[in-house]
Amino acid sequence: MSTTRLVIGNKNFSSWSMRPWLLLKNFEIPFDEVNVALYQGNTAEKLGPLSPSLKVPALQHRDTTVWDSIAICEYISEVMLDGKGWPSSPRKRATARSISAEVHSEFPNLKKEWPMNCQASVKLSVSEPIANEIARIDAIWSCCRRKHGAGGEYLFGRFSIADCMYAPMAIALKAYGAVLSSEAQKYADTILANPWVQEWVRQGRAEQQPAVALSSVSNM
Ligand SMILES: N[C@@H](CCC(=O)N[C@@H](CS)C(=O)NCC(=O)O)C(=O)O
Repeated sequence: MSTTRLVIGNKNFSSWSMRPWLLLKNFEIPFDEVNVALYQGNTAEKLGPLSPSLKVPALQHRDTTVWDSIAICEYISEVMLDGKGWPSSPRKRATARSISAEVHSEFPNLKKEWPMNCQASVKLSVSEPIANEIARIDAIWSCCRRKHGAGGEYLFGRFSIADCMYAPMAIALKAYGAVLSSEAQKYADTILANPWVQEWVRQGRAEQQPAVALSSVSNM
């Protein structure tokens, strides 16, 4: 048994679970995966001993429990990666942290109306609020690639926590037919081709739909 356990939800739609999972996988950190089916009658009971917030993801490492995706990514970077989860330059790191925090606090319309669903493939109409949020993501991806992307194909060159934060959004934007600038589309193609993103999507597609309408699950 590994000293590291990541508690996650359904791969089909638990975008917050996907983020630290991608970080651990891309940096080849061994861990045990604990899968808890969300939105079931017994979900809270199962999560009780595993996650103080009764949400996923949660990380257990030796005698430490960390919850909330960004806190987990920070912990992994600090304790297991000697800080390499973030770019090494302070300027790039500041931007990487800002755009990662933005995923947490912003994009309410995309989170509600265009949630990650690995099994979805349908062209959705684009309301003005959705268009504005897609434009913001497009600007973030394009700007990071142009200003900070030297030395690799990810947002800050080599793979970082910022890529983990945006991967579920790339899946959703593709599933629902968003049109991006060529620069942003190039980055979307890169993150979607990441072998661990592909593996997560493959497993998400293979899952049974839970007994709740996915339209009621707004998360991204
Ligand atoms: N801010 C949290 C969000 C966690 C979250 O909302 N997780 C969802 C699944 S993606 C969840 O556990 N939902 C169960 C519930 O709300 O009962 C994070 O970043 O980890």
